[in-house]
Amino acid sequence: MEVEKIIQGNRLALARLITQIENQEQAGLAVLDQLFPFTGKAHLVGITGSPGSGKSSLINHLVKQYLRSDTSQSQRVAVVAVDPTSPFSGGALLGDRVRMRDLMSEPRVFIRSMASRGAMGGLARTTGLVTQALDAAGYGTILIETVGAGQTEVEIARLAHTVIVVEAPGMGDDIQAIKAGILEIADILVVNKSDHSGAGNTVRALRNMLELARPEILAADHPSLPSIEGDEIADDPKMWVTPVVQTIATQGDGVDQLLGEIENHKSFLVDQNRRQQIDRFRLVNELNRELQSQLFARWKEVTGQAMFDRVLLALEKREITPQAAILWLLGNQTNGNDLTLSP
Ligand SMILES: Nc1nc2c(ncn2[C@@H]2O[C@H](COP(=O)(O)OP(=O)(O)OP(=O)(O)O)[C@@H](O)[C@H]2O)c(=O)[nH]1
Ligand SMILES: [Mg+2]
Repeated sequence: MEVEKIIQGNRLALARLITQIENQEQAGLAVLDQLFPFTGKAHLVGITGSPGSGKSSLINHLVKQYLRSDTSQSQRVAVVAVDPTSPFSGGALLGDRVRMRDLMSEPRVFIRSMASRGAMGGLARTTGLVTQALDAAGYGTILIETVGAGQTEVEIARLAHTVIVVEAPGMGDDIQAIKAGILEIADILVVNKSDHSGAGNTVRALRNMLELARPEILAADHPSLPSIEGDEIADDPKMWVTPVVQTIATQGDGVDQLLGEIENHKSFLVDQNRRQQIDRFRLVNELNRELQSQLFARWKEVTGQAMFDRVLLALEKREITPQAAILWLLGNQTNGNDLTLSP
């Protein structure tokens, strides 16, 4: 049975399942469904930032640090590297492989690159399902690498409990990109390549931006999380103050501090009951998305393309209003008018 194999840590079965998930194969999704009761334990860490800022190098050292810090040898770590759609991804992927090669043979580590072209129905959704498989397979920490600050990256970052944004000195225009949204999702900021001159300036720039943005960030902090009785946020909720960590990923410098901050954030989430909320937020999102897509598919089947085309034509000709069009399409038109419109 695939389900048992995966729970028992069979890597081949896990790799097979992930491929099936990427290809949206029914068999794989059925296995994943059976694995659901075994999920919800992993700590998901998103690592995002500009191309070449050093995310993969950092992850490489982070994983080693995780393994070193775990004396019981029970800790298992998974890495999911989500490729950009850019034509350069082939090269980036190769680079990642080379950098992570020494981890590939480590039985407590599972590394997987996800090609965006394989992900039908949304990269964020597929990535979410893949992390569920890893979670059920017993990987207690899952690191997810994504490039840039696009919508997909932000969505993938939202999957994570802890989000790390990696910057490098001399980013110039990138500061704008950070301002535009990445700052809100960062739980930890990393200034990598601190062996380069200008690292100090970057740290200062980020600290200033954090100072300026803090009130907004705090206000935007999960505004509408659904809550159930008995697990409200603590009476005196503490705010997380985003730390800025300097690293030199090629040498592993600063990586122990980074791991320390990840652990701090993890404890913060648990202490403040946030972890539960993030998980609920994620489940609600998933449920909404799935409901929408299935309801839409069902509705399309019932309504039929011909009806849709007729209403659209009438709308184009200004024979009906958008509101009336919706009523027609939902089958709620009650005023007796027949939509016998010219072809
Ligand atoms: N000097 C210096 N070079 C670094 C440092 N960290 C990474 N690099 C180099 O920067 C390049 C990019 O590093 P990666 O780890 O592949 O960066 P990345 O963010 O994963 O890149 P993409 O996945 O392609 O976006 C490599 O040549 C690394 O050796 C650092 O701290 N100092
Ligand atoms: Mg990389």
